[in-house]
Amino acid sequence: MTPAVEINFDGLVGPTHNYAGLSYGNEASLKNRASVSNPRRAALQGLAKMKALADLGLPQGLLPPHDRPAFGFLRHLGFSGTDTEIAIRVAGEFPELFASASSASAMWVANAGTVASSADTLDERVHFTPANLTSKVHRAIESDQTSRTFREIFPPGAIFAHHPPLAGGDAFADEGAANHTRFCPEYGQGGFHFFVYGRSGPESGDQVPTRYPARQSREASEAVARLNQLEPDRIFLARQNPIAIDAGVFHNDVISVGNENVLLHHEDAFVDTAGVVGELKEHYRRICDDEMVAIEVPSSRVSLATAVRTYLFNSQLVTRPNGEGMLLIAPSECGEDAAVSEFIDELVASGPVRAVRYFDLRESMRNGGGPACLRFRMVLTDEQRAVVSPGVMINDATYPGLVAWVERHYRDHLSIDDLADPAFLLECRTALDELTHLMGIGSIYGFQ
Ligand code: SUG
Repeated sequence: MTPAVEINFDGLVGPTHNYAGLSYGNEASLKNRASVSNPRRAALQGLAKMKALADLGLPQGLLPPHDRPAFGFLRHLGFSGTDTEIAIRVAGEFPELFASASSASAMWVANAGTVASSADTLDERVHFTPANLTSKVHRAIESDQTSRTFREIFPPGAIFAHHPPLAGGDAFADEGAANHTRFCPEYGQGGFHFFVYGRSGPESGDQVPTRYPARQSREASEAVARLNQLEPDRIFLARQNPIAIDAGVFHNDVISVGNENVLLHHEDAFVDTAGVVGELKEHYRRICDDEMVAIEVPSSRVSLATAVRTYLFNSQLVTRPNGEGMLLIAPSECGEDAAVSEFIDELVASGPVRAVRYFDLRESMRNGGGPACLRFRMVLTDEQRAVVSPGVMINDATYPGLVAWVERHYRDHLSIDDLADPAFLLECRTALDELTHLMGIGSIYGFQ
């Protein structure tokens, strides 16, 4: 086994962060529609979480925001003229479309794609499949830039292999790592992959949610596993509980989280949760020759509604270095809820999760994005890490420059009506152009 570490790459919140109510099925997004956002605070909250993890000795990287509004997308839909002319016309005549083109949703990089570690793939390379995110317009337009960013930061070749996002539209709707968990005894050892989907083809006869859409398809999960060169015996697929989806669980990472050999999940997370957990344990024993620890949170302790409101399961579960054990990185909403904080206290007292830290990520949370939504995790060996550009890592050298950059360029007040302001468009591009220099990466944006 080659030793390896988990690295969290967090999505940096973009300057257009706003509340447009674009995600039907995501209760926070709907509830906060048309509220005024604070992109500066949002970006600083995200950066503060990244720095706190880095300070704990956990390697932490960042993925840059996308260029928004997405004028290429709007031109593709037949709008023409200068960018400013397009912005004014589309914002006036098609406000919903302009909001979609302007969303900073790429910050939720748990949906950027699915990665497979070299310890698990047939050719021993790290494989990436960017998510097509076809379920929502504002997210479907992310995959091109995501592919470019991945290729820039993780150069294709002997170490990193990149696949295109899945074709096939709705039948192959893929939401990335938010519906994927890798279990392993130690990061560098061979692992076992758990894929969770919300729906399958009509012939499956599965019960579907009646209120909200199921975003991830089983066919997409299977294709991602194939592309990422994971052999069938290394994967296990389970279906999200349609009742949970109807309660606002639009991704699996809103109702379960795993790390190494631990799974923390809600009683109603899956169809036949007890059966799924039993099978997971069996597969894990067979592949990893180790015992899995599944911690179930019963509805009587934390209802589905409370889980969705507090985002308990959207916590990150990380392994601290030097044998300090696992830490739960939870949103502050969890600490403020009596039932949830009581559960967390008991969890921490009984192990194997040994500590909790709460983070204020309210700006992102109000769009349904908690700690785990903001991170894309990868397992890399030292040799693989050495290829990654150092400017994308968060540490004492890079953090102050990023904070100063946000403070220089981001507004502290943004409403939907501000999005088409010509001065704002220029501000956003100036900021992103400077960011690529700051991060020491190449020109990843179309305008550069
Ligand atoms: O896709 N919200 C995102 C939140 C993504 C959370 N990711 C994970 N659970 N991994 C979504 O629903 C809201 C944007 C708005 O309404 O303005 C939004 O896109």
